[in-house]
Amino acid sequence: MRLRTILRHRPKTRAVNKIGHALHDLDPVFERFSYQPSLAILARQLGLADPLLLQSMLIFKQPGIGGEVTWHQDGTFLFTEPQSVMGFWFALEDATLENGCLWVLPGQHERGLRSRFMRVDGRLETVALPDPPVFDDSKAMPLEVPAGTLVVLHGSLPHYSAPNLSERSRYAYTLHAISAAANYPQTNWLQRGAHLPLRPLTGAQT
Ligand SMILES: O=C(O)CCC(=O)C(=O)O
Repeated sequence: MRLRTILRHRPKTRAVNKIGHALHDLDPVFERFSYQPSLAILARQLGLADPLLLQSMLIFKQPGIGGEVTWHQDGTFLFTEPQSVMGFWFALEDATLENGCLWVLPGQHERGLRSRFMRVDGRLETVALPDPPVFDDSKAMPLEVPAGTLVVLHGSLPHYSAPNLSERSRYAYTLHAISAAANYPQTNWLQRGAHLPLRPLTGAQT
């Protein structure tokens, strides 16, 4: 009820939570930014030699109503065999403890992936993987960063962000790349139709 009242008096630009998931292939401004050569070089230096740009999102964390993003691993949602997803998280504004910066569990990506979010009998379900790792969130570390910072997230790194109860927004742009050589199952929730094939992050300016 309170949320509904707040939203009624709020401009739409301050109410939207997220825009996704193919800005990088559908909008020329995001396309130019996302396929920039320096990102291809960085991905390669970090071990992703043949990146395909799978997903993009604008995440708004609006003042006062920006919701929590619960602990998760990107590989749960963007599952590949072998695990290959790499997240590029760009701070479009300062991210602080007050406005809901990212939190991570340093080193705990080495424990592997806990679950898969997937299609089962026409429904989306979170399915536990064999021997799911246990995470120690008492080791959580906040990533307070100024606008313009790029945070690179390993696909198995648990991360989270708190609600934004402050008066300042916390806008971010994220991109997720996977290896062209890895298998991307048809049971993953995010699927591209033939009209919009995945494109490589080659380093050539689009
Ligand atoms: O920006 C956030 O709060 C969460 C982002 C995230 O989980 C991601 O980019 O994988």
